[in-house]
Amino acid sequence: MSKVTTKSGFVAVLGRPNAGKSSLLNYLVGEDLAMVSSKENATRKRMNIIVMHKNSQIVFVDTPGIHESEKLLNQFMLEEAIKALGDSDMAIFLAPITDSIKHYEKFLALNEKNLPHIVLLTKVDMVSNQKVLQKIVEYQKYQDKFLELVPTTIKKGGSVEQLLSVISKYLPTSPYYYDTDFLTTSKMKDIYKEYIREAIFEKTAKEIPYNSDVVIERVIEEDFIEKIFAQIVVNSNSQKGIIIGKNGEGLQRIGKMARKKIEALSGKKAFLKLFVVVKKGWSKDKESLSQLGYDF
Ligand SMILES: Nc1nc2c(ncn2[C@@H]2O[C@H](COP(=O)(O)OP(=O)(O)OP(=O)(O)O)[C@@H](O)[C@H]2O)c(=O)[nH]1
Ligand SMILES: [Mg+2]
Repeated sequence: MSKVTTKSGFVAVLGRPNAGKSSLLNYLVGEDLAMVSSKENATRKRMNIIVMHKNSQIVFVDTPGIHESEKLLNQFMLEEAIKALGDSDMAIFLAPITDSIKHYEKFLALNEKNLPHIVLLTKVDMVSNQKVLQKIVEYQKYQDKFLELVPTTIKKGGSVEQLLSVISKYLPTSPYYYDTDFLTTSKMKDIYKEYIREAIFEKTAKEIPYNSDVVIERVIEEDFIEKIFAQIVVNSNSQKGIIIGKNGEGLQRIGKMARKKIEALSGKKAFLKLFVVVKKGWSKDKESLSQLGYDF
């Protein structure tokens, strides 16, 4: 009896904040699992997103954007990216087409152990083909550093098939790590947390997204309804006021957006109760960060 050879491995997904890492993974898995935002530094923690392709199981590791900051939360975020690089079989580096090559050079400096990687030139829908070609030429000076250089977009029908084929080529031969119908190793409550954070990023302005976080207190799963009780943690009373908004309308807008996404994922009705809690300096000390799930 002939045995089918399978391939499987962990693929760290790296790039500067807002490069399109989480969007790409949602696009490849065909579900909105990872939080996406037009505002940068949306992703704060690693998240595994699993995609099957022929005889390969690709375990993508979404990471926070590579950036420098004095803030403790942001240092945790950079550590997450570095850990993913250390724990994976290979990496893909996302370079938005309009970016300077300097971001890639920073990544090369971070990639001390020369983890094999593919460079994806993302968001190519934003520029002409000529600009894409110019960028490809610019990257040739590092052609001994990367496995392949692939232009891509999640708009205008970028090819999922082509991208997954290129990545699968370099995966190690290995039994699958997870059941073939798993899309992520995250718990539902962690995905719900990200949905609420995403709604905060979308519905509030200026400093609020960066001064807030979410704790899922309780999820009650019933046959036809998910009941979720969550805290939105902020740094000050004034931020609490802004989140709640006039007559509670701000909080309602956040709740409505998050609820829709919870319903789409769970296939059930959702009841979402949000409370806003002030916890001064939550992003500045290790203990508070740990309580929010950011363990150094
Ligand atoms: N035009 C265009 N926009 C894109 C593409 N991919 C992602 N975006 C947009 O880029 C923005 C950032 O996307 P994210 O997926 O949140 O980026 P990220 O790299 O995960 O960002 P962080 O989590 O902050 O590090 C969003 O507004 C996306 O809609 C693309 O192929 N083309
Ligand atoms: Mg992200």
